[in-house]
Amino acid sequence: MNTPYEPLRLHVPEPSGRPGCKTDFSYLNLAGAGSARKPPIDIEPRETQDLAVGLVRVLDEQGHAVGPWAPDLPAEALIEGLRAMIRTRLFDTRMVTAQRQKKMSFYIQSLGEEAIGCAHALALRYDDMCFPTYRQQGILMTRKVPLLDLMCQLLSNERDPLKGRQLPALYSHKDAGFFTISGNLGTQFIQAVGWGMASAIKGDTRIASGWIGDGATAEADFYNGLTFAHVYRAPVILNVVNNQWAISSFQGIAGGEATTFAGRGVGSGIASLRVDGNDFLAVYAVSQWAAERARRNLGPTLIEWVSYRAGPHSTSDDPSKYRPADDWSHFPLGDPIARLKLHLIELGAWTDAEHSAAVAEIDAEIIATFKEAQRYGTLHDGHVASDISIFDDVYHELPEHLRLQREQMQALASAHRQGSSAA
Ligand SMILES: Cc1ncc(C[n+]2csc(CCOP(=O)(O)OP(=O)(O)O)c2C)c(N)n1
Ligand SMILES: [Mg+2]
Repeated sequence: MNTPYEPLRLHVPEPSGRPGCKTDFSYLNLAGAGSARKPPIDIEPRETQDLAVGLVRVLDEQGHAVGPWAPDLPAEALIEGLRAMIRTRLFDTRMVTAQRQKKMSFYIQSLGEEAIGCAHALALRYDDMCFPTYRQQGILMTRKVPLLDLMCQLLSNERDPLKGRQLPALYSHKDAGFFTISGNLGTQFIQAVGWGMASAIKGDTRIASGWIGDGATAEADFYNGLTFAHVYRAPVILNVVNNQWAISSFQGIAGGEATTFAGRGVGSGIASLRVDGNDFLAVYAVSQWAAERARRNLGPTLIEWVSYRAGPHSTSDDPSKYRPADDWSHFPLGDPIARLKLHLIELGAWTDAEHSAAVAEIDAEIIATFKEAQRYGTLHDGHVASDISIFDDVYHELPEHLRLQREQMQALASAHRQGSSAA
């Protein structure tokens, strides 16, 4: 049949770099530091369109803080933030090694993304509730959760606060406003919106902060969360960490090619901004702006943090199979730790020597604490939470049939102990 049309075909997005072929990062459409405007917090969501496709940045190439978003933070607070980022990175490095030594089964690092969790947590109140993914350990470091608790969880040992019930790195710290990390991507986003709604229904003043990765925004939960947050003006910050990758899928596959992830927020009636996630000052300033909106009942804010997943997805991944091995060193937004360090040196508040001393001191603390954590067991020696603990923490009052099972298990264990002592 004669037809003026070519056969139909689908478009399959491809990354601009592959192993052996350098990435063309011009797709990021970067803007200069200081070029984005800072609107009043009661801005209409539809008027944030330019901010959702632009890029909020504060730190320029020389380490100066420029433009309307430059926050008014004392140098001591910045040094505190820098130390939290250093602690996050060194902790990750040591734990990756421990996984390679088979002391733990699995680990996920946040290399290159440290500014996001650390500066965000600094801008929130300690009792605001975060619903993180597995890459926001920076929140725990900023909120000073004891490293020993984190390490024992990673080792799934007899002191593991979660008693071996969660995959390593899927922490839970209610007291530090850190909701249990879910392995099912996207769930924490709707839970954050629900928690924020509940806080408003109770007349509380605490807000919620929900987290999702670029890849997981392709899940329906992302859109469900946006709808509820918009309709009820829930007091929640909706964070999308666009680190360019979802394991081996680049962000174009999740829908980042012809629009931005922040752009989806505007389309859903939510004030939205795209921000340099490797710029500690920009992360702090925008998080504070969004928190203020939520706390004043002005509704949710969606923030796309542009960053780069510098390391493998997890200890089970080898990124040199699907992207240039040295990709991170060419990423135009750089290293968040190096950028804040440069800023502090420019301010005259920090020196190279102080930086090296901080690295050595924090690393020593991590090594000493990890020694202590291993005394409670590692994967090598089978010191895990006791079997009987499976009956704990689920029911307020244990149902009859489970009480019976627990008694049977206790009887078996004591018979076993007597048998082995008689032998
Ligand atoms: C619902 C669901 N689908 C798939 C997976 C498998 N999975 C685990 S991590 C991951 C990639 C997620 O990428 P992204 O959301 O960009 O977060 P990132 O790892 O980059 O921080 C996938 C597909 C999962 N855990 N849950
Ligand atoms: Mg990702």
